[in-house]
Amino acid sequence: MGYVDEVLEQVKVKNAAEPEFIQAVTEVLNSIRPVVDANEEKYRKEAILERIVEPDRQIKFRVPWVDDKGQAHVNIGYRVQYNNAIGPYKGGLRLHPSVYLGIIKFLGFEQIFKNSLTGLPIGGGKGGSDFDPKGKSDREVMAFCQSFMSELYKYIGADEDVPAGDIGTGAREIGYMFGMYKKLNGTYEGVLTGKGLSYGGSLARTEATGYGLLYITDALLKDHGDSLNGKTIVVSGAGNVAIYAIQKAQQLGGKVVTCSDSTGWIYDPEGIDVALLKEVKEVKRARLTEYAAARKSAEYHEGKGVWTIKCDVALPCATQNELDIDDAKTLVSNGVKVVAEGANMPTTLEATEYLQKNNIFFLPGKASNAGGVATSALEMSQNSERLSWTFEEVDGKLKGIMENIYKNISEAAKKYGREGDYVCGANIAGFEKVAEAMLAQGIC
Ligand code: NDP
Ligand code: 2IT
Repeated sequence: MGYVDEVLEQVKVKNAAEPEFIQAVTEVLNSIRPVVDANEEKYRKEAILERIVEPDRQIKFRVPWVDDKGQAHVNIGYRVQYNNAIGPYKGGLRLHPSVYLGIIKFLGFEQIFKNSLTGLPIGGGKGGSDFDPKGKSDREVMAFCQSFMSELYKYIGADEDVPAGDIGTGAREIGYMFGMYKKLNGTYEGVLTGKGLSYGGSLARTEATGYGLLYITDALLKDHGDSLNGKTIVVSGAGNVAIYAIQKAQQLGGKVVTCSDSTGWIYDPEGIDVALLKEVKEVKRARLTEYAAARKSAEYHEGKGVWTIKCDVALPCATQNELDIDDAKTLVSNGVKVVAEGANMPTTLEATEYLQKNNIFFLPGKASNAGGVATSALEMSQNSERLSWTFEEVDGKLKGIMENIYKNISEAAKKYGREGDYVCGANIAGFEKVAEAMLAQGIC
């Protein structure tokens, strides 16, 4: 058995109850085979693959908090510090009832390669909790965040591990967590990113993941003699990534006709009204039914359905495995040209393979959603030099980083005879830098 297959087999046996983690490792290891085959002896001797699939450490803790009626609750908190070969651990905190160790491990593992692709000095990590912020008052969210940080603060720091937002964690939650860290640790440091602008946040971080997704999609289309202008685009999700993806897609001349949340989806043939969507989701924290109620051209449908709408470009921006093989078949038969992932691992392995076999341009999340964490790293730079850059400066750097990622993943795929396979290109380009740093630093 080859080295990749041996390690994959061990991962499957050791983590049998964590399907999302196995899925992420399977995708990465299968696609880096050309590099591993070319370096097999060296990598085997140094156990590079065994070391990269095993987190440096996994922290799991109890998070007790009290609701507005005086009732105590207990949630589970996690931080997985995966790999710090190229920089301090960096990655978001997910607050969602579906969170368990396997979700945090898959996200942390992906983050290693994503962060490497940004070209910035950040290692991979992820955390979160099974706490559900939906329907909670601000006070209840604060109580949870303070309790969460009263344990997490022991393990993080500006040069050690720098968490940020993810599903369910936005500016409000980061603010409560930052306040508690500062109080407990007694330092004012860039320990979290995605902070408010009045206390060390970076301009353009809020927009960065969605904007970055469109910058790289635009770079891909331009490389193939096309552009976003006049394209019909379907987006899933209605959160941070989706909202700013829709906004930038419209600025670049595309027409976005859908969005969704966990209960239903909107079809708006006249194009999504971003100002209204922001009001419903960011201000009122309401359901998409309120969007439909306020807009004549919009239809609301219960359940899942955005992939049934005919489009040129599909941007999954909600959650893992939201685009399956049946969705991929529908998209292909409707003439889709590009699928670019805004979420982490939104496309199943089977669906990815089907899209690639049908010559659809497919950009994997670790490349196409890297703009968020890249801008977090720019926030860290600004915090270190105690300065803040203008929106144009940060946005310009973000665009340059996304164009560079596109170039690097294209070239890596070509170098190993897999031209146009951006999954392969992203995993190889991300892996090579981390492996080189691990080899240089010895077995530790
Ligand atoms: P938000 O919490 O802001 O929004 C998430 C959106 O996805 C909401 O519309 C939510 O609906 C929907 N959603 C979440 N879970 C499910 C589910 N199980 N089924 C259906 N819909 C669901 O999160 P973000 O926009 O920040 O994150 C979206 C994705 O992008 C995630 O995969 C995240 O890991 C990834 N990502 C985020 C980055 C960031 O900077 N924020 C950076 C890179 C990747 P509802 O409101 O009903 O729950
Ligand atoms: O998945 C991701 O890259 C994020 N949630 C953002 C992480 C970060 O540190 O900004």
